[in-house]
Amino acid sequence: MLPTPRMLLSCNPRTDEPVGEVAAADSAAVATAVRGVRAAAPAWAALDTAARRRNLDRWRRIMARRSGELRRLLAEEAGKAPADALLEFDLVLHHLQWAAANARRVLAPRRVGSGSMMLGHRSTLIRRPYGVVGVIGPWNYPVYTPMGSIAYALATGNAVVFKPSEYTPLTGAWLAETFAEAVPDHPVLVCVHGGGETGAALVAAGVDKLAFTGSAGTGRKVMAACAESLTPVLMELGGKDSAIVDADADLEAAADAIVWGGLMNSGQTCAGVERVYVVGDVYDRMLALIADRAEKLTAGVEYGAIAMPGQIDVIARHIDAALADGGRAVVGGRESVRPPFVDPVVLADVPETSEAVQSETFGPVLVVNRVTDLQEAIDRTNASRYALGAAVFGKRRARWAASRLRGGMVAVNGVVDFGAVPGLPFGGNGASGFGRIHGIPGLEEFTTCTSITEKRFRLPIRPQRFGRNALDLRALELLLMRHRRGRG
Ligand code: TXE
Repeated sequence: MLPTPRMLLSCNPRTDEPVGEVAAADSAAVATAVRGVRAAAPAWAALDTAARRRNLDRWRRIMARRSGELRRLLAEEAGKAPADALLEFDLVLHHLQWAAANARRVLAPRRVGSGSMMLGHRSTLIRRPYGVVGVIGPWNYPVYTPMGSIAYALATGNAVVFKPSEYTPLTGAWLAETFAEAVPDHPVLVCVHGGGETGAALVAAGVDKLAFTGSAGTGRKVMAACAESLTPVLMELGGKDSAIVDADADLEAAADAIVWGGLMNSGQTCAGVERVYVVGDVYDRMLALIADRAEKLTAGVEYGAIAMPGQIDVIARHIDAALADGGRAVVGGRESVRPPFVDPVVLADVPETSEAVQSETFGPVLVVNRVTDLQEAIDRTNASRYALGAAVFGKRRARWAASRLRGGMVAVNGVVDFGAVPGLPFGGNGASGFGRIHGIPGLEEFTTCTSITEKRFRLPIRPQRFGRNALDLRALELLLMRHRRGRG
């Protein structure tokens, strides 16, 4: 008799009511899943990009047709407001379409100039899928974030084993189920469920690449485990993104964008706004505009619940720290924390050393601080160990400021807009991780490259051989002289 699988219960964070359950995967089940997709991977990789695109387009159509199910799951399992669920799903389909349509640009062999030393050779770069990609996902955007890896990995011909967050397993299962419906001949996307131990089992199961989204702490553990087998990793970690407001910004528009950027999805957005730096002259007016907009919003109405119960303690701790360190609450405060909801909180004049400024809060909390000029805003933004995204509001110098920021993405006169442009890579630097999802770099991320040189004709000069003659050495001397003169 087969042992009864351990079940993983998914609960609604708003009500704590069960939404459903899935079988949890132990390390044997994870290994079986990896073996299964590995067996199916070659046939998927052997399809040309047009055929893979047709399959992925069919998946997209089926997902769009069954969208009501996913939106309900996002609301029930991740506690999302309906509008946030709809936005997330639209973004996912947008990225899937782009990845499927553009994979051929990355996979097509690329001719490279051979250079003066290798005249007579044809040089070509070819890219191939890794094979099996493990994707470990978070709960805050349980479809959008992992699909940044899943869609791009599948489009480039990989098979994928996906471990969704233990808080959003049904959403992950839905993705695998709709894929199986759309692409029954190629079982190259499967889901394994469970918590950290299942994620660790996936890392150890011999995948060819691992894409991780989550906290920096867990990212470190995943990377250490991957080091054992030299498995390449992609790390999408947290952020402490700032919005910078220059004196010539359209303040009303900036306030609208910042409040949305900080509070949407209950502030549980890796590239959401957590810090705001406003240039002195317009600080008071900007703070008033932000406060005015934030205090009109209510958790549970315009945005949803905090999906992970433990996060509520982090949010409360950061509010306490900001106030204890000398900051002031302009909207809300500790009383805004009413689990599973957190109403908007706007804090002002919080010292930069405070935990509320240094660490990722991941809640609907904005810290609004005054700076003397744009340079100080840039310096403070860049002083964070995180460097994911940022926003700059202004006219004359906004683009200049954007180019001085250390993060991987900047929105000028908007927030998180880069995440909706499939052609732009998404990812961070420093403690926010490395590697990129989305865009051409996001497709390349799931391929490995091989460089090929092919001799087309034999030159009289052949310095790469034993028994070189005077002519060969003369040719090398001439090349050296060209470098002395600064030529190539
Ligand atoms: O993330 P974890 P959590 C940040 C945010 C949040 C914090 C904690 O600050 O407060 O992370 O969230 C799996 N080997 N972000 O607890 O623990 C785990 O099961 C392999 C930012 O959800 O990092 C889940 O599937 N896998 C981020 C995934 O890792 C392991 C989004 C993430 O879990 C594992 C989410 C292990 N040893 C949280 N341990 C963003 N960039 O958006 C856990 N996991």
